[in-house]
Amino acid sequence: MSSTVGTGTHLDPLRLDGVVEYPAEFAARYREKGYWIGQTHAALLAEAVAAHPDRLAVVDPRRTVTYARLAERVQVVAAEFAARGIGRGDRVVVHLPNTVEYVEVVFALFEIGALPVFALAAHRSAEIRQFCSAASTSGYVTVDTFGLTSYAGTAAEIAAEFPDIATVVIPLGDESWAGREPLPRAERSLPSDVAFLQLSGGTTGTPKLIPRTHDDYLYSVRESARICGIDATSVMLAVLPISHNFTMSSPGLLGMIAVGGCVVMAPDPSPDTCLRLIEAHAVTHAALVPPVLMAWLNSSARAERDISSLVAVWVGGAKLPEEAARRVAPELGCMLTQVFGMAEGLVNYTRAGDDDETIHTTQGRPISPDDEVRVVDDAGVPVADGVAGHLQTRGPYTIRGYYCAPEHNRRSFTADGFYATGDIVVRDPRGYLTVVGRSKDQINRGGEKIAPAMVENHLLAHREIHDVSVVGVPDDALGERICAYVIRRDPESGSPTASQLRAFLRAERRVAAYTIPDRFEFVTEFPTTSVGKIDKKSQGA
Ligand code: AMP
Ligand code: DBH
Repeated sequence: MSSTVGTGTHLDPLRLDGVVEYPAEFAARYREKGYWIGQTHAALLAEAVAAHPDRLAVVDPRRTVTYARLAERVQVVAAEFAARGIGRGDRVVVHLPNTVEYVEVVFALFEIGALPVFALAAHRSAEIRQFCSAASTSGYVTVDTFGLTSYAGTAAEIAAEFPDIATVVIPLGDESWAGREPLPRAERSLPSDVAFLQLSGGTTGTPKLIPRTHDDYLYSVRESARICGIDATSVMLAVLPISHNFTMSSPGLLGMIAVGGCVVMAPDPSPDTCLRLIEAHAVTHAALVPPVLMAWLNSSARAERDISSLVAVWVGGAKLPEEAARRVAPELGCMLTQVFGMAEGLVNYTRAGDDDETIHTTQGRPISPDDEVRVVDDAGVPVADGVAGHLQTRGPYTIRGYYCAPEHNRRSFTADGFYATGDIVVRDPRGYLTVVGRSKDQINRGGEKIAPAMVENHLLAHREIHDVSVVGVPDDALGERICAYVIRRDPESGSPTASQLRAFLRAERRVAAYTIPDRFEFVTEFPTTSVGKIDKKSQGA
């Protein structure tokens, strides 16, 4: 852990082992073209505070802060973290629900030059433990309880297992550490530094962390804000988990801060909660995954609420069926923007001026003229427009490698630095992409990404399981659900049962609920391909 918080006068670039940097000639080009403007996240907030001190910044059911108040609170929380020994370059797992506190904590970490590691509120000790190890963290921040969910058990487990990390449990509702002397504002990061570690949905048994620099990320944020047409009068409802890359940056919380807009935190994504909040706060924008959009479209609460303030919904994270896309304008009375993005970088949007066909059937085109998109066949040879192939991409806000994962990087990145996304897409001659499939071993459960290997590892820890194969199966509501094919050690025994396995994963393995299989199938052997590998495609069919 760093012992001091720097003053910002003489900062050397942050040296973080395990980060693959942009090659110098690319970095120079991205600066020259004005994409990387030399802004940090702390500076982004400071600029918003200077321009819009009295505008509302963040609202949740307990607290409301203006930009000026948010900035004051950030310095208090930053002082608290500094007092706990956290400083520049330290990694801190942020495990918070959609609250004002989340914004205070994240910007406090930016203020001291520490790196948030963005866990999802749904994660439990199984995932948190992995992030703490993978990022060699110095701190872990969570809340005591939120709604019906207690985080205290997870905090206790993490504190016991990692005695050297600072575990900070925030009681929600009051302003924490109100008596503390605020840390004086200063720049404690460089724009070229890694700002945080974001999570990838992953395809392996260990989590992949995504190092994003201030410069690259904020370029994507500012352009997202411009493309989506938000300004200081915009009000975004944060429906999905706030730490998800989509809610954070496309254009998300950070985009709203970039323009001086307001973010209203939804405590849950249900239509009852969200439609009420839209009416109450005259919400103009919301980022949604397809199943949440469907729930809103099909909700009877719509008739009881005035949602005429809505200007647009941004929908992404999973493929939006065309029939649902067509319902947005007539039924919600607002525009649809499709968003196809990834925490690794590349984000595509449909544009406000696009024709209906484009908005309903494509996932948009890239943010930047310097987003290089390559669509290739299985042998890596580029295919013609209109032909499905593997999407590879390189550009001014796409990483060159995962954090501390050299071996995995050799598979996920090409020799010339393109990220192999694992998505199968069709590109049209204008550069619009349509997602038609996936080649990576990942389940997309309504926008929540699950690595089958992770679930398989947890199930294999059960004494009565001989072998297991986890696959995605098609589902009308969620796109896919999780199915586990289980070979029992004793096929005659009838044990373990599906409900025993669910309890095992939840109570003993302590995994996030969204990773628990929706369905268990007990089999005596797996379907295999001709080469003897488990045939995940035929299982999922
Ligand atoms: P991650 O890498 O974990 O951030 O997840 C990003 C992945 O989510 C992409 O590579 C796609 O597989 C999927 N995804 C995101 N947005 C869309 C979308 N609009 N349509 C289809 N798939 C999407
Ligand atoms: O699914 C995603 O990861 C995603 C979707 C839309 C994303 O990271 C984004 C926009 O930035």
